[in-house]
Amino acid sequence: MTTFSEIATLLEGQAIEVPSWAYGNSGTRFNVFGTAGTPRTVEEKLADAATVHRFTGLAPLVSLHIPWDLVDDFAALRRYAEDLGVALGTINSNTFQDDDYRLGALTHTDAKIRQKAIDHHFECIDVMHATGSRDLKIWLAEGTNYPGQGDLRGRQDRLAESLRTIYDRLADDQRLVLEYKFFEPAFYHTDVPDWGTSYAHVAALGERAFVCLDTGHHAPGTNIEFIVAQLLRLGKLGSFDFNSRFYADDDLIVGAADPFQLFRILFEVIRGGGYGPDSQVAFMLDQCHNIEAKIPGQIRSVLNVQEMTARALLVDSSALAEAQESGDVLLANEILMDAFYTDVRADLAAWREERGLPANPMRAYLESGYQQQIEADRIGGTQAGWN
Ligand code: PSV
Ligand code: MN
Repeated sequence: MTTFSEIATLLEGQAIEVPSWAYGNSGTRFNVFGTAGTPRTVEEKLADAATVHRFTGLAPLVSLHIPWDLVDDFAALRRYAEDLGVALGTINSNTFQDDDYRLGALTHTDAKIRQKAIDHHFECIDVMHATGSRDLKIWLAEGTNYPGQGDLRGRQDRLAESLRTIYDRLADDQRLVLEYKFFEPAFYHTDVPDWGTSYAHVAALGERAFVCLDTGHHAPGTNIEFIVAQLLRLGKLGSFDFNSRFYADDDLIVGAADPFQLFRILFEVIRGGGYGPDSQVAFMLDQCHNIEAKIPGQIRSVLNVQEMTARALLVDSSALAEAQESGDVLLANEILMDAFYTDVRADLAAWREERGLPANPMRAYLESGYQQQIEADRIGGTQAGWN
């Protein structure tokens, strides 16, 4: 069995990207709840994100959503973030909140609407130049509700053409990541429903196009770690949107619903070379806090990712390979489960203290007074949310 001290340095480079929208209000289609202390501005979201990083050492990047996070001067926002100790990360486009996109955006039959959606992505690329972001992440709310409503094949062709135009606009050091989701908001068919469709598009685009895997975007029972293994094998896993689901796209704290699944995913990430300094995989969170406090919610998520990474690193890979090759089914399974069942919490607490971080970031945050401070300070104005 691998020991914690053998993996301690491997945990050092872990960098998780937190979503700006996690700090704003969110909810369900039934209600969005306001909470005291919610940021009113992008700067306040960044301050909260930087707080998560300060207490955990795990979240040095913040992902932005456009237009939710539009500001006049992104170069100034970049400096503002850097002064807080974080950097601006992935830029997410948004073609799901405009009436023009009711029947599609990049797939729309009307060339003017397609161009409008393409122009939005050009705007996102301009933002990336100012923020120094590497990745443009595209999730499309496109699909149809009824058989016969749209030409499935024609929509794919238009999508490929639109994506090509966007991809060609990227600079050499920028990447496109295409997220898939099996349903919602369209219910009959979705234009990018699965990893295979995303892969087909990004493979056609070129070397700087990758798949984004949102853990909440699969049918129940899907073996997500298999998808991870396959995409890494193909060199096309660009990023994760980590969150948890019980039923559909629940956007809950990652590792909350199924810690074992998170372990299995991270094991395949490590196995496939997706973890470490040479990795091309961005570890992002995509979660919304409906009822729980937002900053502790993010802290819990990044700690869950760290904890399951540590456990996955503990797998004795040479013993596992030997058991697999000799066909020892139960021993191979036991080796994997031994690592999963190892409680690394005390070791991680000591690891943090050695690195000048609080042993228990959650307690340290709750006792820091930051929450009380923002609740007292952030009075008036309009709280941030999905708009
Ligand atoms: C869509 O459900 C999604 O996962 C995409 O990543 C969006 O940009 C994001 O959620 C918004 O939370
Ligand atoms: Mn997502």
